Amino acid sequence: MNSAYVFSWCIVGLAAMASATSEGEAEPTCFSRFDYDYKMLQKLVSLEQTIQNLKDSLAESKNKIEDMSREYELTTKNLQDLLSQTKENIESGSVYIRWGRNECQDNAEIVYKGFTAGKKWNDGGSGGDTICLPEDPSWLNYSTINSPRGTVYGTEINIEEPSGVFEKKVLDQNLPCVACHVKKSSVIMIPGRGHCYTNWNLEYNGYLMADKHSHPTPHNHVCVDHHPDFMQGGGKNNDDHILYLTISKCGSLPCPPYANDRELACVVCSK
Ligand SMILES: [Ca+2]
Ligand SMILES: [Ca+2]
Repeated sequence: MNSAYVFSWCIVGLAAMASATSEGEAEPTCFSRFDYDYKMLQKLVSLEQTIQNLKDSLAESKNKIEDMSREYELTTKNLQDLLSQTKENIESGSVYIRWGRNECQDNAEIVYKGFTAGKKWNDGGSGGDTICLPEDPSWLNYSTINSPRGTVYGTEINIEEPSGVFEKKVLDQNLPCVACHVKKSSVIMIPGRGHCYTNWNLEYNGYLMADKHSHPTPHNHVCVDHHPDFMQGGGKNNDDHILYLTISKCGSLPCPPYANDRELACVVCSK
């Protein structure tokens, strides 16, 4: 092989790799075909290593981007949860009376515990509603002057036993009550259902109760918990403010879906 041939190989080969040579790097010098092959091989190995380094760097960058993406998604979700919770705490909240119980559910805060009370069953006047009087009353002015007043009595249940409705004897038992605060914007008591509708949360359920139909003056309906607590020592028959189960009557009320003489359920739901 003459020297002119080798030189031409060096010119052609090294010119092809010129673009892969970094600025300032010394150009290779060829002295033989072997020398040329050797330098080409070195260059290829160097290029292969460079490519591998680029691949490794790319893979590392990809992993970092994926980690950052996951971290961003997690941070975004945490912020959204915090915002939602803060909004819920600030903007929403409802209070309801849980009749017949002295504890709220876990999701609700006790505002106060009390005694269920109302007018005497045969009084023509006084308030017609059922109220939850706190266990710890506080007073403003009061007097002993004899002037006309309304009256309020404690409440007991009158149901012949066995009731076939409550799971324990309830006759003549005095009923507690509790005011519950729940972090929901809406609360509804639904008469005639023992279960909430879709997307509503159950607060409690029970039975719709009011005064006896033949009593001279009425009071309002309340939803008494299906598993009531009783006030200590309240089993005596006082017959003051009295709650009775209510039953549906067919006629103007369509049956079905209602049924004649069936005790109505009730439920308190929140959303
Ligand atoms: Ca009683
Ligand atoms: Ca009684």
